[in-house]
Amino acid sequence: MNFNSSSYEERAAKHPHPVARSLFEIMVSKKTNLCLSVDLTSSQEILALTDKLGPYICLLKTHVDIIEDFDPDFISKLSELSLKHNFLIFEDRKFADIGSTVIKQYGGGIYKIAEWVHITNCHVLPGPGIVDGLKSVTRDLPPRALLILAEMSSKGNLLTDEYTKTAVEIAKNNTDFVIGFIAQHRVSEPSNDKTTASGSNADFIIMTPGVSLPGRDGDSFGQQYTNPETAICVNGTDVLIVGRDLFTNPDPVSRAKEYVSTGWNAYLKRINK
Ligand code: 5IU
Repeated sequence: MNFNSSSYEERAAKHPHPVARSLFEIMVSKKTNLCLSVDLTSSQEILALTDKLGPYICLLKTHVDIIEDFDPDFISKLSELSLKHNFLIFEDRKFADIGSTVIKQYGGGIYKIAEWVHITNCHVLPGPGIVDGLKSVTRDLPPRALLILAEMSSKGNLLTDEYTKTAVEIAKNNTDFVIGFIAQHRVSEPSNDKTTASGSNADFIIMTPGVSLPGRDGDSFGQQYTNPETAICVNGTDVLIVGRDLFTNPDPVSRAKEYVSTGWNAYLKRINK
């Protein structure tokens, strides 16, 4: 139950969702399961760090609403970097409103998130209508995918086991759009040979924030960290999301390489290679 022993290649080959397939293919070709959470507030700094760490990541996680000098040109530059270095973009927007409101937040406003972001995420607190609303925005766009927040890393969070179970049920009913979870553990059964486009055998991707190499235990606002090896081999995650330990590091490239080798070796150990 706790982990998926299939390789990323095997999962890419049979995954019904094009965004999940691309992500697995990128992971395999670059041998990395690292996602950089680039929580910086200047677009120049974000672009510069992304260009530096691009070769080592499969996914870039953004918080576009913290950028102080946001300009639509930033989006074109970020999208160029995603092509140059071959990674996908994940806007960690954590939508949480009713369907009709998230439609405007995802498709419109200043950021027009759906136009340039491959993956975004949402809480399912409002019920399944939030997923229907977000999905409706993507109808005429290139393939887009959603992650559901099933668990959080922060101390005292209110996502109970019962809540997590319901989140998984909502995901299973929407596998044409939902490709996985933000979670601390593999919250759904791993898929088997009968992976399907819908239903209980869907191959959900688990992405985990609150990950750090030994040395960081948390922060003063409730963040809690798991180490990469435990996250992958014990808790069954697929993608490691790392923020401050990379973007505040004086040598982010060397640090990123450490995450890549630790994360990849843990993955090989999990699949027994
Ligand atoms: N993030 C978490 N925990 C969660 C969720 C999201 O830390 O449960 I959902 C985000 C917040 C931040 C990044 O953007 O992931 C982790 O950053 P650090 O590695 O700097 O703690």
